[in-house]
Amino acid sequence: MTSPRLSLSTLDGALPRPHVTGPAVDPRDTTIGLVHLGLGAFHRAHQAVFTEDAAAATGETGWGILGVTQRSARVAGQLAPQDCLYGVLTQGADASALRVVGALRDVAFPGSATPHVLATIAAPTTHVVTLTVTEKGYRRAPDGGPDLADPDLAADLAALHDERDGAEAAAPGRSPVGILVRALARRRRDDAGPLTIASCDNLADNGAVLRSLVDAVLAAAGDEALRAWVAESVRFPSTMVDRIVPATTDAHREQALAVLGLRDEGLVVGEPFSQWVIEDDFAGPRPAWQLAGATLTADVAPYERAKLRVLNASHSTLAYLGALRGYRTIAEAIADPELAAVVRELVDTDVLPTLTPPDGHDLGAYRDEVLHRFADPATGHTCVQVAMDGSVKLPQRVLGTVRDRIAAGAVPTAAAVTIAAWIAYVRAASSGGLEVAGRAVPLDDPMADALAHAAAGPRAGLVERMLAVRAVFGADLADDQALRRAVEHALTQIAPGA
Ligand code: CS2
Repeated sequence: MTSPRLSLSTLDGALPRPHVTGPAVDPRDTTIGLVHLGLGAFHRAHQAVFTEDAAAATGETGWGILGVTQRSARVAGQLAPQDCLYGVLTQGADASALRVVGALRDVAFPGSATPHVLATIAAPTTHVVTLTVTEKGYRRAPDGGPDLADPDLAADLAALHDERDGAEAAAPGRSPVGILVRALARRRRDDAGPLTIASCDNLADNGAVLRSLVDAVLAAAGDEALRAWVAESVRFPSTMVDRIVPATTDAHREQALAVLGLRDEGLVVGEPFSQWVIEDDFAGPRPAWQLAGATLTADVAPYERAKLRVLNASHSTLAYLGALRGYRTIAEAIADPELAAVVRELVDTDVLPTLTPPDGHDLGAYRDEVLHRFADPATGHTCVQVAMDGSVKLPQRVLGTVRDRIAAGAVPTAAAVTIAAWIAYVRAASSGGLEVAGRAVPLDDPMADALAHAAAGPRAGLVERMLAVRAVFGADLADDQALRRAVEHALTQIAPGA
């Protein structure tokens, strides 16, 4: 007999149960006040939990979330039959527990529900939009501005034009920034008041980046009135988010079923650690996230930089080197003493000298804590998951460090190892020569074709061809001879025969 599925009606009968908590708010009494773009596992395990805890702490009922998926309707299809309820399975060496979250109150797939998404962002009861759309979701051109040649962004700009006199949205929203500008146009027309839009992606200065993308898109659209309204009425705080959220597996779903007694197709998994640092710059009301453990601060930059350069850079380094050695998970990779030494060297030699500790923080302790988190085998985060999208991750995680070290007169030999590891990974994956746990690993990257082209061919000149990919390295790094030599040297060590 198959077990009943999680929903409002089945949950009442299933609780209480040992090791299960939540929902911390009553989903039936919760109305939408926040829209989230990018309803992946990360949002469900992170901001949605903070938002629910904040609402529980104040008793406010207006902070339910409309979650908007990106390219597919899959997640909406998993959650809608469950009244948007889902569990977060916390997995750690010292803890395993299931929490049912009720803050998500609605889900939408833009392919079929764009009018609903735009209307909800434009509603006067909506005060905050958050985003986790991944690095590539921002559709940036190599110069950092919007890629106006991107067909999805272009389609949204055409729709913005068609909707300018208040015509109902007909074309499906196709890009996060495109959906935002269309919704902002409607919000202004409806005089629904100011709005805060908070990027929660792993991008340096994510708030400022998003603000300038929206501004540049509106300039390109020639909509000066909307541009002026956005400058006046919309805030784009930067945030730093941190929680390791591996992909959910069937084994996790079985485990959750045993704990909850209900099937949960929307289950997500997270490590015990969770952190959110938010720039305190809001246009209107916001959930009391500080009561849920988030840090509200005037300046997120030192946190963001430390997290990207220590955690994410180490993560990527372990992912590339680990996959090349056939390790399945990050925990297996860091258990290899040689790889552990490589990431320590990266952080100590090249990263820490570029950082200013956030107030009261010890960056050495931070490094140790991060590496300890990676080592937890219960997390089960795979190398291949972290390794994807290197062309858009590397610039955020490693190349800032590289540039700062070069500016300080140093040759970033340790950071060069990360670049070399990525090159070796790209070459192996794009040629069909990479196998992890008995399976061939293809190259999963928005620039896969261009990278495969640069990585193919003779070993001589490989580094030069890869560093010449301007969208990743810019002109400055492509032409840096000392960096090229350091990457060449590292690559020879990593993949002597490649
Ligand atoms: C990881 C991140 O997949 C990746 O690239 O480095 O998702 C990482 O797990 C999170 O940033 C941790 O907060």
